[in-house]
Amino acid sequence: MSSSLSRRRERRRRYTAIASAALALIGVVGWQLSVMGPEPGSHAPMEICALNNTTLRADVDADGHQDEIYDKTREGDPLVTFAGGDTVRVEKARGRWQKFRGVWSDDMETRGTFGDFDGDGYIDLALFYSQHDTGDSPEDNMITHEVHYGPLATDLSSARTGTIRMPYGSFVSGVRATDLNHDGRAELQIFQSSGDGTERHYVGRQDGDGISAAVFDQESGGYTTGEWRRLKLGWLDLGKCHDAPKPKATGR
Ligand SMILES: [Ca+2]
Ligand SMILES: [Ca+2]
Ligand SMILES: [Ca+2]
Repeated sequence: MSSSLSRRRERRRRYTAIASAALALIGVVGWQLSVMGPEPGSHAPMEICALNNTTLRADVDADGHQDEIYDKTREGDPLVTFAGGDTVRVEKARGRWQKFRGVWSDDMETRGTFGDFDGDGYIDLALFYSQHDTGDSPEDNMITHEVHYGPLATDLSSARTGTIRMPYGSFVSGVRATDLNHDGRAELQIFQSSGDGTERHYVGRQDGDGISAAVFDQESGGYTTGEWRRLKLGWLDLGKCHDAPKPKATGR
């Protein structure tokens, strides 16, 4: 009697130990998956080219298949469509802590654009998350100003990030990427509130382990809000795809 009781106890102990070990394993694997997130591929860099002013083609996640980046308004709110059909907007690229901090502020907006800023052949993402002006006064609340260097994962995270050094923390209303000097390294065109309904134009260039921004033209005095949207500056500057549709004849 007592021996069968002790056998039952022993069996129960063993089952409890196995169940605990299994639960611990599930916990560790789940934690690993939640911490690691998606990983980029390791394919060599592919061509980066523009189909038109609003569509850039590049292998964002380095899986050997080209993806498309579409920025309808050309203000810095692009949508990435991966070769497999999955899509992601740049606002997803903000880290958890940045999203958490933004919860406490009103009128926060994300702006981002893609270009190869460090010239290594992989497309990079420049990302801003800042607060709208209060009336005419600029808020000094810029939670995110960073560059994610490619290859990027499918959630637009990356193993290597750098700071975009900005003189002010006011609202960034638009960003675009160009390569005005055709040196293979993209410049970041930034339009930032300077208060009283005006915006300053800054140009960011790769500098050490990040990007440094400087006023584009000290004499210009900037733009009234939104005036910069008419500028032609943009992705076509990074090179046109060989199969890009020809612009329609406009006639004379
Ligand atoms: Ca791809
Ligand atoms: Ca790059
Ligand atoms: Ca350049």
